[in-house]
Amino acid sequence: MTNINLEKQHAANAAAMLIKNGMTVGLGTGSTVDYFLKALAKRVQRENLQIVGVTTSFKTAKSAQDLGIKIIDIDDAPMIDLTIDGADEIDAHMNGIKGGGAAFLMEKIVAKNSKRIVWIVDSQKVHVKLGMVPLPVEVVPFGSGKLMAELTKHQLHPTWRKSNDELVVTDMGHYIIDLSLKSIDQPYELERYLDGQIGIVEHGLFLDVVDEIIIGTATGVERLL
Ligand code: ABF
Repeated sequence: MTNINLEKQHAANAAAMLIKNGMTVGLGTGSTVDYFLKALAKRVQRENLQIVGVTTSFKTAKSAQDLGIKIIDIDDAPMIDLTIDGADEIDAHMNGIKGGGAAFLMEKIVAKNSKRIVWIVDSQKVHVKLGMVPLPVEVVPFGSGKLMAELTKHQLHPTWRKSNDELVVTDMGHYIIDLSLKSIDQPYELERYLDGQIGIVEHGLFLDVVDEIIIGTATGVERLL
């Protein structure tokens, strides 16, 4: 197992120990969360843990069901007790960029409806400033070309997210535009600008959202609270 995957596994195992009987658990998306789902499924089986999951992507929904984790629709959950999710990048202020997995709209909705949010990351995700990874925005197809032109004019270096030369379509039926910013000096100002653009459904800036970050290391975990 590579060092990075070992770090992901350490973070995921630590997060799985946070789950208590009777919880409604937000299940994030990404490869680190995949390790968490496996660790959680083991606890469900071994301890007959009675929990239900609310998922953040069709991919996670399928993984959870394949692992025997009961899932319910977010609108059938009174409140989500604890959400475990990944991130593409975090900074020292515990802000993050999410969305490499194209699930950030559902992730943000689940996060908004969670009492507590914990991210699980490997050490490569920790950067001094946000922006080294692309910042994704989810856009409505209608008029997205006009939006692309606006983002270009605003010098945000936008590119369509494609797979095999086809535009990626999210679980919610939208396109993704990635902004290559290298470094984001004013994340709150950028958040206000993006939130004001008609046609942008959501963006991958998660500012002042998370309660705890578990960073996997080669020998265990470090926690940011
Ligand atoms: C998810 O976590 C996505 O927003 C993000 O892309 C992913 C990180 O994935 P991984 O754990 O595979 O590095 O929330």
